[in-house]
Amino acid sequence: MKKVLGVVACAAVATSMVMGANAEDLIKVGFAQVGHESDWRTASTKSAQEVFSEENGYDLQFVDCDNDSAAQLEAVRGFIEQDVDYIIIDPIVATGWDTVLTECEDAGIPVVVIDRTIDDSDKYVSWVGSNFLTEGKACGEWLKEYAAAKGMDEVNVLVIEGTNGSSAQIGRTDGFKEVADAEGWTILDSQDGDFTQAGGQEVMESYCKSYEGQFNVVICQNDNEAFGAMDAMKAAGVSYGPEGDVVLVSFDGNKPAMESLLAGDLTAVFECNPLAAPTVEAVLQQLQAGETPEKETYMVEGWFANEDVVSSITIDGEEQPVTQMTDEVLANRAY
Ligand code: GYE
Repeated sequence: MKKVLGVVACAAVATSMVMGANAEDLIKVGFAQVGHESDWRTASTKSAQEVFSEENGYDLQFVDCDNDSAAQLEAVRGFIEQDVDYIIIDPIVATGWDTVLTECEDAGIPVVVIDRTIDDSDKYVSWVGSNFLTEGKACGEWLKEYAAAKGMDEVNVLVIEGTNGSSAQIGRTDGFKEVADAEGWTILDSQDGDFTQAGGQEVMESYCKSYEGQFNVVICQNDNEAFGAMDAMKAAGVSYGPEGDVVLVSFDGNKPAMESLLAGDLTAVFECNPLAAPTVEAVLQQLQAGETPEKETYMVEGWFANEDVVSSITIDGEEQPVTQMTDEVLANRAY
């Protein structure tokens, strides 16, 4: 606890030294970020730091909570103590929020939630993020079409989940499972890889031993877990990608994963856009102007594949395109 508050205090001192007399004109924003577990997270942090810069009129108090829920609650309480103007939270887990959000409300500090959702309290003014359930369904619907096109007669799946209890993990798991259950696929196992490369590698190493020769699909709930899974499969002599034994897919779609997709290591990628900060800034500007922002704003994202086998999928009755990754598509990616 002391450590987290210490980080906040140091950041505050540094900012006031830089800004001198103008510091009080800046809008003070506290951002309790999840951590630094993945490429997606790095892109999210970079975007927030660029958007909430001093040049743009903000005094950003940034706390990396290192994937520790208790530290994240303390970070929010630290922001209340500093009497910031706004608090942005990317909730590590979806529950356990009502008490601290009530404290923010009592202190008169509006909270904006970014990326992952808070599912057990509505004491925040706005949320900006992705539809993780739709992402999970997209993965299932794509696999359904892909398996049919490739004549796969059995679909035996291993899932490497993201941080358990996070809304990203819950949505992607439930969305995929909905299609898997309807199709009668076998989900051999589904374990927590904590959205990290090391976590993905560890889970995949144990899967390779326990399910040797039994699986033909590996679903990684983020890119970094997929990189770890690749290392584990390589070491175990399991081939993956369009020409391999295993269909390997990931969620997020940061540049390194899109390069893997183009190279044919990954077979499909379900995008999750990490650049929500500009939309959050628009929300703060609305609040500054006394306007009421939207309660929920969804990021726009797409679905990508290595081969041109499935050109579209239908999610909840809506047909959506699947884009084949090419050099040109890759060159136009923003993250
Ligand atoms: O998929 C993963 C990150 O919350 C959507 O968190 C985010 C997830 C993202 O660690 O890479």
